[in-house]
Amino acid sequence: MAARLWDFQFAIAEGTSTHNMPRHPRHALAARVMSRLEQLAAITSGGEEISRFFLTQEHSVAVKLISGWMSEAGLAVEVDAAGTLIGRKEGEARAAKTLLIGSHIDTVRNAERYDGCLGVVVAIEAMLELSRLGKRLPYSVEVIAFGGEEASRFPSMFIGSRALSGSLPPGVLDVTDSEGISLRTALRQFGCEPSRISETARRGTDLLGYIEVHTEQGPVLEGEGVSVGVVTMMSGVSRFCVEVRGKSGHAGTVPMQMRRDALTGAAEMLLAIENVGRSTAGLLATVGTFSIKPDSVSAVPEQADFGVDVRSPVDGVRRGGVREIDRRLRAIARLRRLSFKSTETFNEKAVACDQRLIRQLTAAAERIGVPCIGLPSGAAHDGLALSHLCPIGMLFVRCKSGVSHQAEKSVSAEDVETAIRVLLEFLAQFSPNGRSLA
Ligand code: HGY
Ligand code: MN
Ligand code: MN
Repeated sequence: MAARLWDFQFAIAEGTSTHNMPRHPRHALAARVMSRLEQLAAITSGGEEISRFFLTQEHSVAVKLISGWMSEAGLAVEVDAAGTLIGRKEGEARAAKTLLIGSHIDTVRNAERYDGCLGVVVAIEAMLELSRLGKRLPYSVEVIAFGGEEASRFPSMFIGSRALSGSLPPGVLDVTDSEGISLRTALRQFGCEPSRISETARRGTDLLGYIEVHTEQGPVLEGEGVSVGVVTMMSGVSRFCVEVRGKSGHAGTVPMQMRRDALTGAAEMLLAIENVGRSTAGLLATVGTFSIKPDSVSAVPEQADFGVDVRSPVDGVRRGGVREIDRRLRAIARLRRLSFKSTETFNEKAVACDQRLIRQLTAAAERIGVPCIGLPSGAAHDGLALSHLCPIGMLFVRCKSGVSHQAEKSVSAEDVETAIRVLLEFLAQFSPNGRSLA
């Protein structure tokens, strides 16, 4: 067996390791992670609920809090021009390349505390533990807290990670939030210089890969009775905003036959989208946002806007689904004499996780006696954007009942402890070429 970077092996849960190791108090590392997740959950614009959107006051407060934790873990902290918080630890070797470990710290509306933040806080905990043990890795590490992963403020997602990977589309700085504030203005208000956003792009040749720990957001690990899983691939995603326009009028005066009601037209469109999703194997089609104008009970609606999300593990299925949805929506608009505009806001292909990272994450779990399975991700993660830059790998952590993007989601301290220890073991043995560094 390869020599370890340190003669220390992790005692998980009840202490299943077999080597000469100090025993850890149960969930010692997870206890701090859980408490930090609670502190982050309190940073919200939504009262009891967690709503922490990109480039807001709440995002700024979270960045400050996490910066302190990064510094305590021995990381040199900076915020890049896309509002991404980065904590760097230099490697022992000269001109060492860098492994990125991260996730996001913005949330959907009324979110749960684990989505994104778990991966950031777990990565900091692993770096803190290495520092506590006085262990220096031969390669450099950057712990990354992305913003703008969710499309909850701007109709565009993965803003921080696409900036880092150099794959932000032209014109993205002009997208606006619901109050008409552009991404350019919001970046400035946050203290970032938008004209420098392209400078945040990294060179793949400097990087060893990107690792993310994230809750599964689905029921598979729970069903299999395992704490963690290694992600094999991520589904591709297309998103677009639809604007349907008709003519408003008084609910009591405009005869039914003369109406051009944007809402009833949009309602028919929503059912068509669901129908395409239902009738196509491997396709998921969802409308998750919807608004109307003038939004008055006594007015025929003039305008309906909604956001469509189409996913599949197979790119051809997703593209075909998007084409079919577009065809059906235009036909409905024509029949109802409505104007129709569709704007693409996101389009990423499905990606496979890197085989070497999959093998090494799985081997790390095996070495410390943690049962672990491989599974695909139907949800999208920053790794999708980072895959343009470097090899990506992900570790999923079990959650209760597969609930996600809702406040009742829960992840146990036991599983979090397991994830931290798998990450530590992975870092200790990580070899970019698939062989042991030690
Ligand atoms: O939409 C997603 O899959 C992720 O939660 N941002
Ligand atoms: Mn999410
Ligand atoms: Mn997430």
